[in-house]
Amino acid sequence: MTKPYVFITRKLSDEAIQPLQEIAEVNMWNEEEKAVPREVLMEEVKKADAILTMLSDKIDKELMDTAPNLKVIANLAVGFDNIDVAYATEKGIAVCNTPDVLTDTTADLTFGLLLSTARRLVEAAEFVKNGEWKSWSPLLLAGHDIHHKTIGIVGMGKIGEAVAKRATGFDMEILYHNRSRNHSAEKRLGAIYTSFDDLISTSDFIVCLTPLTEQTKNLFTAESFKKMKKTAIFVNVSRGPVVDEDALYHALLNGEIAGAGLDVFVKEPIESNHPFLGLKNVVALPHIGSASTETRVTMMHLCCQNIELVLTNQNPKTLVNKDWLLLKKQN
Ligand code: 8YV
Repeated sequence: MTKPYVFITRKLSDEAIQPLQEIAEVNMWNEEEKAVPREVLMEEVKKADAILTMLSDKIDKELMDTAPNLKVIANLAVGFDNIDVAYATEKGIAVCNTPDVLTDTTADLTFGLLLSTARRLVEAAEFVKNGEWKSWSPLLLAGHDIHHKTIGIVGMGKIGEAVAKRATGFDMEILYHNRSRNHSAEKRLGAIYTSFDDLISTSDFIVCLTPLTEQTKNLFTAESFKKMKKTAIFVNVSRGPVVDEDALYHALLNGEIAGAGLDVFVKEPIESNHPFLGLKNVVALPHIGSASTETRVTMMHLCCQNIELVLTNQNPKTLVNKDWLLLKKQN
């Protein structure tokens, strides 16, 4: 019997894919720095039983229609806005993601970004590196305090809760807004549910962790930034399109808010002449929320395991489209 064919759209560690190689023929796009070109992916899916993919690959109808054997799409991320999940379900393809294993790593980065922006850590490090530190003065690179301030978390899922937990260590008041109430965060962490407008107008730090959906696209508008405190710091670790970037840029430029820590952008990667990079009050990161070696390797393993489970007729560990299970039972 011929082995199933798996295509991996980025270079992963040999150790992570080794178990998969025992049950499948595995082909991997080998360039670490460059995303697989669409034409290559379109060709590869024609023969693929499974693909291990990531955010930079658009897994849409056109692609799935050229993939007659495709049974499983494993996304190396908790978010799956790059995949047309409804269409995958229609076609009987399982869609898997990597929740839980990246929660703490992403929360650590979120808090690090909040701290870096508030206390101007990147600017200060550059200042020293550039030999500009000639003397001490009382307000040299003075930033904003974090402790005892109010953090407003938009999107109180698992990562939101982990960020709230870190905020309790800084004695912060925690507000949150979410599609539904998170009773565990209220009970365990003292988080207070508020409307979106109350959250943005009363928080000192507004942290965006909501997934990108039709409902959350452009959630943060020019109006939203106008409602924020002039001293507010906006942190985005979810997805760029949740924010109207032009509006954010003007809010930062005109002093409507004090700063922004951004790990995600509408179009990634951003160019070196991106307007945000000309602003001193912005800390920009290259989408590294879950990027610790330990966590990325664990995510790779989870993706490979999910593929192996589906290809051996078992249920994957972390399935996005739960209807796939129902369809599988019916067939
Ligand atoms: C991914 C992320 O690792 O999990 C997500 O949704 O944004 C990151 O953790 C990154 O997008 C690579 O696909």
